[in-house]
Amino acid sequence: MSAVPQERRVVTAIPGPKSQELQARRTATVAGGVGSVLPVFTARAGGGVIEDVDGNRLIDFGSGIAVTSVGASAEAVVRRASAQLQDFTHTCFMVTPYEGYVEVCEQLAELTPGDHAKKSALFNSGAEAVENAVKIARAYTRRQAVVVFDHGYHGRTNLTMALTAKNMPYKHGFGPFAPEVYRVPVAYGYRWPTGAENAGAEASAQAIDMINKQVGAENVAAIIIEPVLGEGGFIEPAKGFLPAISKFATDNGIVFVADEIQSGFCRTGQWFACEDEGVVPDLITTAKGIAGGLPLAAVTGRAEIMDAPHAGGLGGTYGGNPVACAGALGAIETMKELDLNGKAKRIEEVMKGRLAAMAEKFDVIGDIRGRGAMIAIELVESGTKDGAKTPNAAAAGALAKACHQEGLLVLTCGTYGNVLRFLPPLVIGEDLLNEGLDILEGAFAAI
Ligand code: PLZ
Repeated sequence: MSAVPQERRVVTAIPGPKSQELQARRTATVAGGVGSVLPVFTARAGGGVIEDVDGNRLIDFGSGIAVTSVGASAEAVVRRASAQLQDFTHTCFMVTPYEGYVEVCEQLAELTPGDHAKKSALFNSGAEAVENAVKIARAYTRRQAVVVFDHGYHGRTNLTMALTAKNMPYKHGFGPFAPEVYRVPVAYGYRWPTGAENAGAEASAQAIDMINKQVGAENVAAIIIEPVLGEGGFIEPAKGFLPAISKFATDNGIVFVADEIQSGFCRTGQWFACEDEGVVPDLITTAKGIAGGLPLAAVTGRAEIMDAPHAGGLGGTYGGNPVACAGALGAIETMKELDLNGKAKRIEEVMKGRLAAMAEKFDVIGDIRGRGAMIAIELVESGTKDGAKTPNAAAAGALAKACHQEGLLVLTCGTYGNVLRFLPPLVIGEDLLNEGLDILEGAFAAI
């Protein structure tokens, strides 16, 4: 566990003077297109705390966007990655292989849903994993079309920009995008016109009808969905939706891909979010939480699908880097040892209880949703709880800013920019969790 004291401490303005100095240097040399949620420069981080260069300690409700589930300096991650650094940093798995890569693939076969034979390939980023899932599905099916969903997010590379729903900031001005990508509705319960209780059945019927009519099921290589949609607003597809889409894929020889890059590895209180409705994907993409902060991503799935591309057809210089693999083995060990699925469930219980009480008082909270330590509130114009549900992005921004000033790091998301999301490290102490929620409650009162 990290040496960073697990206590919030605000000793300067946020950002403080040293951060502001670094920010000026950054502005001079770092490309303007690369943003930061909160320009406090990090000195060290671990557990549930980020310490900045001015000595402030922030409570972390972001985990570097759902990455540091085991903390940003987990003992097993640091120990194993450090040992690997001493031995060798790189050989390239495509040149001379090493055991760590194989061990990570063994763990993925064990932990992902389904008891069929599984294989994996390792990459560097989530987007790269999604791109490779498409390559593999196309090679296996010899079809081209890819179906994705409203509010979906899959990355910023050219193909994954095409798969991602939202224009600003991800796609604007960056086209043309890859062809043969088709978008269909998702069961967004809170905003489904005939009500959440109908969303699962109606949205799946509409999606399937669109695929049949506009694409032709026999042309579809892959259907890709996040079992809990992340950047799009922490949308849990209404019950029945995922099983219906998964069954449609199976019935039509389409590769069903669960993008668990944000929702996977204990984040929702299960190893993978698709387990919640017993869905067994053909392929599953993982990244973020898998390696405790080191860059690693994977595609895992049915052996016969994974083996479809020709030898040498998959790869990349750094994919499955040995230090990242060592980090992943440390992170997975930590998840098992500390029962981080149990911890995530406890975080949900605490958060949802507190958020429900806040919703009684502050009617800008239109919806509370998510699972485990992937929880969000959707903000709407005051007084529209049962009415217009007009998205209130200004409230999300103002709340985030107020929290940051008090030393609580929170992130926003959502197609309409009106969702405040909470992604604490799963190892966060319950005192810090509650203190973070106190700050949030204070922020509501303040705005
Ligand atoms: N699939 C489901 O959540 C990354 C994006 C942050 P990379 N989400 C955070 C940003 O603004 O760039 C993500 C995801 C899902 C794919 C990705 C892409 O993963 O590792 O960022 O490429």
